[in-house]
Amino acid sequence: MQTRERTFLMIKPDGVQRGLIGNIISRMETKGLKLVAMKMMAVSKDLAARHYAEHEGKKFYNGLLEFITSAPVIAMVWEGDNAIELTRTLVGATDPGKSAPGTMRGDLAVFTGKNIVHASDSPESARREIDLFFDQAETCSYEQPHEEWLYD
Ligand code: IDP
Ligand code: MG
Repeated sequence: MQTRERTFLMIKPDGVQRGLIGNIISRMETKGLKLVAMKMMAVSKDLAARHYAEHEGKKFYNGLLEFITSAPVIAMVWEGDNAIELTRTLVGATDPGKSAPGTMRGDLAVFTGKNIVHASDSPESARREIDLFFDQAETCSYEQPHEEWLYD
């Protein structure tokens, strides 16, 4: 069964600094997902801590906060059927050394600490992360001409 979902995707500072914004967005667009919100922004220490709260206390936590606040990110919301799981598949495994070729991390990254993108891992985290980064008025709804034959 298909379920129309929204997911949060963020290009991390390394993806922005390496000029991979277009590459990453292009993969999402050509797959057939719909961009419904996007902004470039600096992540504050407070926002970083809230976003990565589940990792507090882990050995990489401080470095992760340092990194995510070190340069701008691109925060996005993408919509589509099974968008949350589908986006995780396109992103690839957390460790780019183990991500399959063809995935964003498999094709574009080397280190776990610099793995270019973040994507929500469940409907609960998608809702939480979208609300954390976007006001409701910042997300859009619109039709795509090909939507019906893409998803039916
Ligand atoms: P995910 O991004 O694939 O969901 P998580 O386990 O949620 O992976 O970890 C969040 C982020 O923390 C990772 O994307 C990565 O940047 C960083 N991270 C996770 N584990 C490690 C590690 O062992 N060393 C360094 N950074 C890590
Ligand atoms: Mg995660």
